[in-house]
Amino acid sequence: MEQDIQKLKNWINHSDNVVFFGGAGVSTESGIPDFRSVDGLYNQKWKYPPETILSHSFFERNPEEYYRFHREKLVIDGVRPNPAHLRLAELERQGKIKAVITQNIDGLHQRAGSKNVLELHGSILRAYCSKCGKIWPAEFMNYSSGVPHCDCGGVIRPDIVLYEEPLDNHIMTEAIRYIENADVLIVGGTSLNVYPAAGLINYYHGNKLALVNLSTTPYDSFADLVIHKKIGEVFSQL
Ligand code: CNA
Repeated sequence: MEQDIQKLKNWINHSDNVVFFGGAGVSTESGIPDFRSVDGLYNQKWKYPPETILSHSFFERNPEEYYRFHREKLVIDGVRPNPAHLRLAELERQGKIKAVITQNIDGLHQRAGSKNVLELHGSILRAYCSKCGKIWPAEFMNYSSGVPHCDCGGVIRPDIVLYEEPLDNHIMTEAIRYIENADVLIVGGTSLNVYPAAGLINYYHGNKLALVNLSTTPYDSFADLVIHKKIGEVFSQL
């Protein structure tokens, strides 16, 4: 085993207070494209940039186009947790991982068996009416055609945080608490470009910060260990 992975393994072996903070790169090995890699959604041709389509004002103005993108790019059939999701769940069962904090909206950590998952940006596996708040099955939203409507006439929307919308205060506070108290913080599969989520890393005060990401991030020089490899491959060795 390579030295850097061995080092991370030792940190985990000697700790029962590991926190994981991840992003879209955790799910690329499951077949879900991220935003900023070369084959990510930002480099595919759409009439509007994904950041625009995934914004609150665009959703209000143009829900048809939003749902076309949502069903074509966010809802991907047949995806399954990969070794990174599975190993994280196992480490939680072993009492090592205290929380998985994720920017992902795909629900794969829970499907892998993780229990304490803080979804900073919500989940496309939940839906509710933007007018009356009634909860709807996500399948109805994800697999119907056109704009899904509630009995009250309101537009049904995914329970995700769109650009221009604030993050859930309670989830953010919990995430900060876990990170502040963590012994080991593993940050993986995130470009650390999307705020305020990326700023969470600043709450860590320990000396075992590991970054596992294919490309470099603005935080590489702050980390105690940087591994530029595929996260699924790294976690299958931990
Ligand atoms: P991002 O900005 O697209 O960055 C992803 C990072 O992951 C990049 O730096 C890649 O180099 C890296 N990466 C890609 N594949 C791997 C891999 N196999 N192993 C290690 N690193 C890898 O995504 P962020 O999460 O940083 O940005 C936050 C956005 C993306 C959030 O709002 C998410 O909701 C959103 N998003 C989520 C999903 C999902 O739920 N699966 C998919 C696409 C985008």
